[in-house]
Amino acid sequence: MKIALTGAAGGLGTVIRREYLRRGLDLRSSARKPLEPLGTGEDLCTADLRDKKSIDALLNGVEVLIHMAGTSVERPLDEIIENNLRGLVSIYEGARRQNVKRIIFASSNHTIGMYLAHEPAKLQLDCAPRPDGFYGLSKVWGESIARMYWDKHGIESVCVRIGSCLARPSEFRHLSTWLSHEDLFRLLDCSMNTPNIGYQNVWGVSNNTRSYWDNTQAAVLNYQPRDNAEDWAAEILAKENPLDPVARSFQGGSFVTIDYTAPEARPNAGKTKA
Ligand code: 15L
Repeated sequence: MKIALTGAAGGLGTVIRREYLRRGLDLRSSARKPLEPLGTGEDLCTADLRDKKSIDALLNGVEVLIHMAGTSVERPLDEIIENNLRGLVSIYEGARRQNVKRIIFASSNHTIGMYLAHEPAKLQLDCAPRPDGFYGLSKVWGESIARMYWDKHGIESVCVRIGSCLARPSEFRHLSTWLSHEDLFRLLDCSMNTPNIGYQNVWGVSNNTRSYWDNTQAAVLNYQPRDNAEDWAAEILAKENPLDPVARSFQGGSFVTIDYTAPEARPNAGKTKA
């Protein structure tokens, strides 16, 4: 199976690229700027998401695309529109032209970042979106694009709402949001290999005791995470929580604090519910 990877120069892209090359998978890695080969004969591609030709070259002969490219943090709206809205449409249009069967889309927990850290129950995958900024909003758009291209054009997608994908959890919020690299690979394996997936969302989270999220509605993937951030709890709880009070209150953490209007400064101060 030929796999293409966008965003191969980014943090997670680099982790995926190294592992797939180690496994000997048939991978084509792409980034906006030329990548240094990690081995002889590596299939590399320089892709500008605004350029049809380079997208066609990237997706030619590809069965599954892992789409990690795009802006991955809160940024000015114009940048987000260019990279995450227009860029994603270019990718899906390229997938149509090149008959790509499935896209694994790096969505984010920031699609739902305005839910409280202390919600009474774990969030299900079909909860209403509550993005915590323009970045989160762009991932809601991304999931809707994925849905539309399945419904209208038959391109399958798995939208992975990634939590905090890190080698190790290091702060209090990660006890809920951590996704280990090993579990990321378990999740990518299921996302690539489960037949007839159509359109599917999944929380990209490890088996954390304090997880905010419940993957029951993604049971078809049979994703079985093995790591648990709780193994680092003693170390983490001994340190100060680096987040400010607003960031601590919401699932999106520090993204919520960016350009946040305090309740007392809101137009309907005293009348709104959380
Ligand atoms: C994300 O979506 C970001 O891309 C990443 O940098 C982290 O901030 C992560 O979410 C998180 O919420 O920890």
